[in-house]
Amino acid sequence: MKNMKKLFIITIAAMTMSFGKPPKYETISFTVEGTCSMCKDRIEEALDKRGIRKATYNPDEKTLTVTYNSKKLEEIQLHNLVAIAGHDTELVKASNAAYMALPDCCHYREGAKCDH
Ligand SMILES: [Cu+2]
Repeated sequence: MKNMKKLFIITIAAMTMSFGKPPKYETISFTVEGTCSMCKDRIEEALDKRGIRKATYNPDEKTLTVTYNSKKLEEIQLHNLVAIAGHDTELVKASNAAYMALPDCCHYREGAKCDH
């Protein structure tokens, strides 16, 4: 009977520990303005940060897919990182200064299209 109790406690303890351990990765997609593969590199590089496992931008669909640790980062922080790099997201608009720092061919607000 005593052993049963011990086993029970150990089981509960093991379960509790495993809950706290693995980082909780979540994958989300949202709209980001951009035009080309240069934009893709820039956006993905902006998200090359701790707590972000993977970031993939699709310039044709204007969709960014991010896998991140939702315990460490808030969704809005992902938008901010992209906006700081000069790209508007569906929640955060890039500052004019950040936008103007982009190469001319990447000026998506003017409908720029480039081939690279
Ligand atoms: Cu571009």
